[in-house]
Amino acid sequence: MGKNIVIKILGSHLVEGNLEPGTEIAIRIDQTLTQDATGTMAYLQFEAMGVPRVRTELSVSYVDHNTLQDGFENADDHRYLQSVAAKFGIRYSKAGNGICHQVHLERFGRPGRTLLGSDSHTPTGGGIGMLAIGAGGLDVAVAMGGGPFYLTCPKVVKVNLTGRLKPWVSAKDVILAVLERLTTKGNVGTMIEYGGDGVRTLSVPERATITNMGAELGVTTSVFPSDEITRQFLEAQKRAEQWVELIADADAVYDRTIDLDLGTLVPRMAKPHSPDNIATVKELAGLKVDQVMVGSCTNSSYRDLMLVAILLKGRRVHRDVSFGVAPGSRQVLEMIARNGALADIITAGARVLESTCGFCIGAGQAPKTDAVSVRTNNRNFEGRTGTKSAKVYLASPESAVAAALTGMITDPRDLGLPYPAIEMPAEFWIDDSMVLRPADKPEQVTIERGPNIGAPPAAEPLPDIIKGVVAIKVGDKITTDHIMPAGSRLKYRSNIPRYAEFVFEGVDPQFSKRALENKNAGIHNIVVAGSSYGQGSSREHAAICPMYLGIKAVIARSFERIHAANLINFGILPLTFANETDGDALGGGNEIEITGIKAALTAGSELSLFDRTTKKRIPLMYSLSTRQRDILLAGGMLNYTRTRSV
Ligand code: MIC
Ligand code: SF4
Repeated sequence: MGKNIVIKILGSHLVEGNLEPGTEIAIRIDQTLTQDATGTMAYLQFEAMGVPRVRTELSVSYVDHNTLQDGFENADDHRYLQSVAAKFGIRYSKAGNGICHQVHLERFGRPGRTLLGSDSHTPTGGGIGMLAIGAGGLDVAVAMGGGPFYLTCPKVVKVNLTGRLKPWVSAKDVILAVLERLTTKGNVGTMIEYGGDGVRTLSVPERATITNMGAELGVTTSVFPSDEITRQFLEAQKRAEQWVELIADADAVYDRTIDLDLGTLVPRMAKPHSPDNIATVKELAGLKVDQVMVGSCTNSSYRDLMLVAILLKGRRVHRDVSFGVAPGSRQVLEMIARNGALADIITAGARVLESTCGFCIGAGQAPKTDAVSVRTNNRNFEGRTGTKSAKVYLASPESAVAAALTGMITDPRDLGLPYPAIEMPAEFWIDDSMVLRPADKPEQVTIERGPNIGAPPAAEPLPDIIKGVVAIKVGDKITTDHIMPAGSRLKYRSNIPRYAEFVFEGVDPQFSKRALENKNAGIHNIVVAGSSYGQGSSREHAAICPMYLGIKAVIARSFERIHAANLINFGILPLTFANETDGDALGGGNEIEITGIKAALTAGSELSLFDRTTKKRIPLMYSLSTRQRDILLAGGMLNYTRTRSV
């Protein structure tokens, strides 16, 4: 039986288990990446493991999420990360060098390798043929220490691309079309493999736009073949020797195949407030736009920025539009600066922003009240921009420029302009001087801990009886942005007690105070939720801070993969209702009791909850491997790894 690409890479990295979908496997990790917002915790945890030097082939620490430095906190974090990298053998990409996923694709990603990153958009690396997976910082810390990464052996869905994109339709429209079909729900435990003749019509950065937003589907990762296009990209990055061919066998089997004819696609946008709320741009045309932002790890490559520059050349941004452009990396910025395209962007009236995540994570550029903001990034969750009433439409660079020029949503095909053909450069501008190499004499490096750097909080042992209250009840599709807001709160990422004050801030501002009061009174807190709980980011703070507030269990209809793993790592029980409707009567404030937890987890047997308020017993389920149950019983991952050698 022929092998697909996913199975080939998993097979060559398998260290535990069998490649049977649905079962737990462990794979060896070749490369890791972290970013500043998740990195400080990841490295504090790495330090706590006592491993003297990373054991991966390559580990890179990026500073890209929060570079606003409004106060000492950010700068403290950056300096801590720099000194840790120097000491433990990690490369350090300084603030200004670019967004982790874009830079990693350009300078480090290798076909056939595995990459684990403490950021949910790590699958961007799938564009270059690597198996790139997002995880919580603690899982990445373990991988840096040489430990394997555990995951559910996936089902593999093939997206069979045929034909060629028409002018004004681009990679973003491809992934929006996939999101329209597969939605953000129900794809946990799946990987997507792109194949078919259409693949060779897409450049590596275009492929990366598509794999990047696989995160929004909730799949574990997405991967493209490594072919001649990949080789040319690597050659242009002066890394030709790192190319290997990676294609599926002719008779490879898949759990499901979806056909997508690129030639039939039209420009699309994701409407507020979910990336799978898709409409064609034509349907939305005419809506007045207040802000347009181009950038983020989804659409900020040389190709994207050149397209923007050519369309803007000799034209002016609409007077009522605030238009921002953030190139994805210093390489992109430097290339458009040297070839004059940047000047065209500036002359047109754009605000040129640093090569960072910035606006995408709500670190700056919050739009005005009730604004319509058209953005090229990947998430449009309510409030993520920093303005709760803003409405974000996710779009391709083509559709974004059309909105910036006309002041309203406009199908770019109606601009009446010639479509710019962007050639991939034969050689990219290469200067890695902002990626610092680790110290030759690590023993001489002192780790710099400013006052913003706290100790990672230890998980408390799992109680045998959870006795307390439903501290909050929430609905479906609760994202990690709801649980643990980023934006202006990002600077508290290294200070758990302070950051915990903002848990569920946008949902119930009193939550944190109430939960802490319960905890201090010895009352356990639980969260009751709907389906797809924990969608979105990999931020483990959405588990650490609730842990700090005394949350012992989350009972939901279903969980997203990374968040469920983070809950387990921090000793919070992820439970589901045996009967879908059982959660309905379990209201906020109800008093509950779950008993016999340790014995049940040890035996893998059933648990139930007694609702003392309604006097009803509710059967509960969990989908946990033996290893995960052991982690919970040990009181979280750090306690668990301490009892074993990594
Ligand atoms: C995001 O896009 O939400 C982030 C910010 O990149 C997160 C990581 C974080 O919260 O630090 C992610 O996607 O994992
Ligand atoms: Fe950064 Fe946005 Fe990409 Fe997250 S999604 S890594 S915040 S650019």
